[in-house]
Amino acid sequence: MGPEGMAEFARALPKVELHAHLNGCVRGATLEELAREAGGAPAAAEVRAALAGPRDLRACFALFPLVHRFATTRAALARLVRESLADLAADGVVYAELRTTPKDRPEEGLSRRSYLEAVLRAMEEHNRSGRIGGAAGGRVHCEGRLIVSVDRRESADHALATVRLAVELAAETPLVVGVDLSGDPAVGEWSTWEPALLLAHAKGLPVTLHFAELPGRASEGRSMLAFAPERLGHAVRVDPALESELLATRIPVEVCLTSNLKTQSVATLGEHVCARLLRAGHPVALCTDDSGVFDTTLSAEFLMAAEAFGLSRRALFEFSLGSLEHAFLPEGLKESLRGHFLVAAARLGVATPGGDA
Ligand code: 6MZ
Repeated sequence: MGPEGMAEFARALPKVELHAHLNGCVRGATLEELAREAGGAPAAAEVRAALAGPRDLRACFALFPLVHRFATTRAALARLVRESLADLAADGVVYAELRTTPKDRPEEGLSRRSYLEAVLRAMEEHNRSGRIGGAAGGRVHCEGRLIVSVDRRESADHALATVRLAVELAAETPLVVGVDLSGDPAVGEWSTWEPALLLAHAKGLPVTLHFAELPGRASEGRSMLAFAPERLGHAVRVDPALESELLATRIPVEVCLTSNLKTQSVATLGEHVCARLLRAGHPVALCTDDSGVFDTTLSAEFLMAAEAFGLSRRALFEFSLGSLEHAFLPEGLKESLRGHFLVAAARLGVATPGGDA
């Protein structure tokens, strides 16, 4: 099949997004509008210039504070959630775990708790507009869930408070499904956040860790593997020894191809760890990371993977269905989504494992 046919297939394929930072998903036009509302033409111009600039890791971590400056209000957060889930649905994503770092912004009347509550309220409203695993009139519904992020800049106490907040909110709503460790990978020490992440596990919340985003951090990587998180993000700068240890764990990896190329974490997809993980049959979920910041979509990631790793339509379908197994969802809801995938397999003309569609 030609590249256009494969692009169309990747869009039509039901997909599951497991690694998407809320503020990184912001549409460029929305950020510019929010900046203009807050600071007029100069602020809008500052955003335009930053969005046109480079995307190496340093530049990314300079861009996020700019997003936070304009998008950390109750109204903007609700808009980010609505637009992210709408964009994901338009791209054929049926389930998404958005993650975000709770922020205090007293001048906007936002505490870390009310920040997360604003996100959850918008997500709940969006989820009410459809049904998990359902499609109304050919329109895809993207069901949202929330992962609460601990930022690597947080102190041990701050990280504990973040996890306690996640635990409290998870008791109030099934929309909170897990905890993430993210933030500038050059900052901080694993031992600082480990007690907080242990608390998440003790309280039954699954954990995903940003892992091996920088080279030369094998000892941190080893501690992270020993912690036994439910998922890992990136794993893009593993050295050969750490890579074999990772393979032995079978911990699913959230792979973000465009992000890794744009941040210059890897020069070509041929050298990307994803190629080796797939060859080894290691569980992988393709993800976007920051769709706004890196100007990508999940279907674009699937198309890239198909081209770089020589995947057939059937392999792409199984890849996508496989991601669902790693979602932080109860089995019953996974089963509803599997049903949706099976219906789609017949429509897309791909044979499914054990089926003859
Ligand atoms: C590590 C990242 C990231 O939480 O404000 N974030 N952390 N590596 C990455 N790879 C490029 N991309 C995003 O979303 C933005 C925050 O997500 C984390 C950073 O902490 C960033 O500030 P929220 O919604």
